[in-house]
Amino acid sequence: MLIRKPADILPSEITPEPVWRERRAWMARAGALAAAAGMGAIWTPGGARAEEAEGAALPATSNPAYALMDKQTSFKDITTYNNYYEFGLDKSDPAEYANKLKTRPWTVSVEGAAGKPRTFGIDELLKLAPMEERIYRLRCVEGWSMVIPWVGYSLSNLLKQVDPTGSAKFVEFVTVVQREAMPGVRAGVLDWPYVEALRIDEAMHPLTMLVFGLYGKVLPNQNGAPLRLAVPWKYGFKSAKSLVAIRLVEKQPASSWMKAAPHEYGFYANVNPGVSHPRWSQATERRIGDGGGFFAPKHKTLMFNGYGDQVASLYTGLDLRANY
Ligand SMILES: Nc1nc2c(c(=O)[nH]1)N[C@H]1C(S)=C(S)[C@@H](COP(=O)(O)O)O[C@H]1N2
Ligand SMILES: [Mo]
Repeated sequence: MLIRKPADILPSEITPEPVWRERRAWMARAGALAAAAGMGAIWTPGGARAEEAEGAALPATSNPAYALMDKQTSFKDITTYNNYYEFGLDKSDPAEYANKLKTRPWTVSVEGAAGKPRTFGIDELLKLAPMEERIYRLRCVEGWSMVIPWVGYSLSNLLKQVDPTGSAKFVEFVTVVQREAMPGVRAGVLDWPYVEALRIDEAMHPLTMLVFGLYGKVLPNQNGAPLRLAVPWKYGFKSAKSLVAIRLVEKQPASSWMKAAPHEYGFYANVNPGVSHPRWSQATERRIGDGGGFFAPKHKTLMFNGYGDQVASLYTGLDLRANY
């Protein structure tokens, strides 16, 4: 997203040089180690996994109220074409490096303007509410989209546990930093930790989902294990991965992207085909998996990513051009 051109340009042309340098050095180290161990291509930088959860079944009941009829993106595409800048800027970097992420032990602190702020363990969060499968469209600000069967439940289930007070006007989401495991963090790029935020009514909206899995399995690390957000009517960058803290606050927080490029990424980030990114149109999108690469048929981007019936009323009276 710091990139200066649309997503269809080769990553090597848009990736800041320090990230490439770090990536090359890392691959050289990994290659040398693999050769030394005689393990060749099957060697993984994470070595023995810290936990077995990834890939395990995560049963859920399909929620027909949230099932898009679009063709679902393949598991392979969803898990190999990712944005998780802590692991690098290439779409393939998260799948390559995120196996080093340690997802146990894991806690999420829900703090700030709340009557009963506290810390939740991941096992408690997995049992907090019934797991639902919801098929959501994810629209990246870069101009591509996917259709993903997420597993999780409405974030409101968790927020209600801590009794937000009247001064909780916004909710800030803080994501994990594991410097040793994250080449993108060591390279700079963004102001870490990756932080996102929603207005309290957006956060409490039933569509806003706390996600623990996809395609009926525990989330792969590259998709934001052990838990992430899915806010389907907003550009993908709002859906922060690997959450460690959720803060109820009075003032509108600045997200990492707002700090990095305030003229390009606003607080609201509602999908809006009528408001172009300063460097490209948002009128259409490329559906990952359609084939054809650059020449794939374009899909029309829908206002609020197609969720207008559910969410448009949240923005009555708000100028969505000024509040992009
Ligand atoms: N912590 C963190 N969360 C993140 C990002 C990131 O770089 N770091 N990228 C965002 C962006 S730009 C998008 S489009 C989605 C991509 O989610 P996916 O890789 O599961 O499709 O994650 C979002 N959440
Ligand atoms: Mo994105």
